[in-house]
Amino acid sequence: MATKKKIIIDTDPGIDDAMAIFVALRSPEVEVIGLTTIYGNVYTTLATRNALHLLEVAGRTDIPVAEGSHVTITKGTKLRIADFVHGNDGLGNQNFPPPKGKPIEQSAATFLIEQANLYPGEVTVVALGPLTNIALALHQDPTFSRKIGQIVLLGGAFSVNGNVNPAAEANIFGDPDAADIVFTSGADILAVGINVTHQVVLTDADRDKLVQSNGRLAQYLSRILEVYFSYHCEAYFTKGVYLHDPTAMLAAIDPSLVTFTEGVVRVQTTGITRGLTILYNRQKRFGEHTEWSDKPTVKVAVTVDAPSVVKLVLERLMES
Ligand SMILES: [Ca+2]
Repeated sequence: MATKKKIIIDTDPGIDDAMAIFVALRSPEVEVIGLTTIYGNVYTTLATRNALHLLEVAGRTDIPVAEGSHVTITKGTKLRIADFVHGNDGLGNQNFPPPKGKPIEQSAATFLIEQANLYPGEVTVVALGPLTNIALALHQDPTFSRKIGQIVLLGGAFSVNGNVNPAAEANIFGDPDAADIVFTSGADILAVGINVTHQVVLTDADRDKLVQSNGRLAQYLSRILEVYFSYHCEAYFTKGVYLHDPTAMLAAIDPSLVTFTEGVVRVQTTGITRGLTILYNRQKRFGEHTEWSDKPTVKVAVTVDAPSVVKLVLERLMES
């Protein structure tokens, strides 16, 4: 058998983060070698606590957790926290006991650099929150963009409305400056935006399958999903939830589940469209120099095999 793909999950758990982490832990194709934490759905301190808690739930306390940045790349402390989507605790308001484990001493950025150096070209970062830690790693070590294998990120709204406001998707909006650094870094990047993840819906009927499953992780998720379903019902008038983070995770695990285009992506960092992601699709050769000229390209997902993603998520979560 081919060697397993090594992945580090950069995460702000988060209900769909919890699903994505569990899917990864149940995927024989990959080996999760660490979790790094970031603000987004909750503040970073709570993200770390939740990451440790989720590993305890899954019985995988052997996996290290490195705490990430508490502020944006420009040291901004006014953060956008989406606790109204995931509950005050980020995990469906279940008042879980505090985890027994502790994060490692290293910061998320230092851990990312260390692992990229240990296994050059072999580590995939699956980034499920704002991109501050990745941008910090790129700042700390300019060779990180070459040493990291791939960065698969959940972020952006390519040619569709955002989910924070009509312009911006939440993870990019969380730290647009960091996102622009990452997109133009030259690393091998696959961006999975909400133009793709909005096609991947876990329905009420799918949730019933989780509820009825004897799987330990399925049972756990059945408890925390209620808050996420209520939010979607209110915000999108749907009886289902978008599988943002699990879709990005599965795109990293099995790239054949998505198709992508390639081009330069820049991120708007100011004004009313702060967080907007603009892909230059190369259908025109511009006469003038633009902010997209001479920048490295990235891959941007355009289609997804949604039924297969939902099926894989359910199968892997329902294993006992
Ligand atoms: Ca997330």
